Amino acid sequence: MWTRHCSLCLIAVALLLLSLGVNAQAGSFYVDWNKGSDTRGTGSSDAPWQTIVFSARYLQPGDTLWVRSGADPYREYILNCIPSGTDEEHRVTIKWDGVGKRPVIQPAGVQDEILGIEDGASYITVEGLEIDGLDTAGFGVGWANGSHHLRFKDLDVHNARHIGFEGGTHHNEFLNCLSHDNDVAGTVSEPGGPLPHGMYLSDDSSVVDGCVFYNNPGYGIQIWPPHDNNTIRNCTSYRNGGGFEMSGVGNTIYNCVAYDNKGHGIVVYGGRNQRIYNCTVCNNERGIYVSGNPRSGHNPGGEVRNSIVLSAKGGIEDDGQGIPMTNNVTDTNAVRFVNAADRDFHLTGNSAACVDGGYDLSAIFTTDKDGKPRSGAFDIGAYEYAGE
Ligand SMILES: [Ca+2]
Repeated sequence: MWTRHCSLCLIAVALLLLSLGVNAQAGSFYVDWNKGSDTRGTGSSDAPWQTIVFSARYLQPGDTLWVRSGADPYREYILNCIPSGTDEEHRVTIKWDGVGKRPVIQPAGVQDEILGIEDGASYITVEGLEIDGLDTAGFGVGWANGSHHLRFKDLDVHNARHIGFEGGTHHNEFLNCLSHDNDVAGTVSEPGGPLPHGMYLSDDSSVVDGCVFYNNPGYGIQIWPPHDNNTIRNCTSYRNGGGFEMSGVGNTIYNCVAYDNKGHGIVVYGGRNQRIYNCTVCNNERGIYVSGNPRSGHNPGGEVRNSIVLSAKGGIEDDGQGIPMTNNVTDTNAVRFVNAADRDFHLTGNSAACVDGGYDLSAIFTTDKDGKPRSGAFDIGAYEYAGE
């Protein structure tokens, strides 16, 4: 009896130590396509695993998998293999270790998407990776089926055969990402279906911040079908089929720049309470269009304020809905940019109508596209004037 009791104690102590040991090591694992091994590796810094898919199965809430780069890209799809974190403080993170060049995920063959997070997996961060579709994989990054609180940060997604980022859940973040040159072959055409956009967002309550979209046949970002309470801020969209489109209720775009797009710079399609603030919309085929739509609404409660809209055609059109559209500048002579030819749309001091000419939006945001404080009265456009 004594012996058995003692044995149980030892087991308990061993389990406790094991638990402490695991906790002490929790946080850092390593993967290296070029130098790692899924059969001989342990996930330590000295003995990294080789594939992200294999590594992911060992991650616990709070852990980080550090992704190393080398001569060859990661030839794998990362589909529904990343486990959930539990909350903001205990995310599961997969992240470039910051050494050398950005790791490239470049699988061969054809799949729907390269990085996919679905089936409820949540509180996951993926950061610092380049995702190259080689014009064969359908989507670069996808999320669906209830996965939420996903954070995609500093990703460079390109050459998807279809859409760069495509998904529909809620409370996700897209921070400082690039999505460009998708469907470069121009092979995708689905009549009535989504065009190859930089991002096709069917989320609610998500944030797109500091992202850049270019050379996509569709919009830089399209929120469709109508979805609600998303924020697009500090983003740039250029040389796409269109700049930004929002459909739904309570979506807001501010401090964004749209230029050289084939269609409109910004479109609001029906809905309610969709708002455009402090955007710079230049040299698109058309400017800002707030459409009335019998099916989805006429955007009552919407606003267009503090924006610079300089286009060959259109300016600001609102389909006669009469929503507040104030403090916007559509006169080329009223604006002097630092270097419009090189698409630097910062203001110079010779833009009297723009400097301190804005409507007070400090209840919603207080910085400009560069993160600088909006000083004095708001200026018009995405950038606060830098001079004295
Ligand atoms: Ca000001």
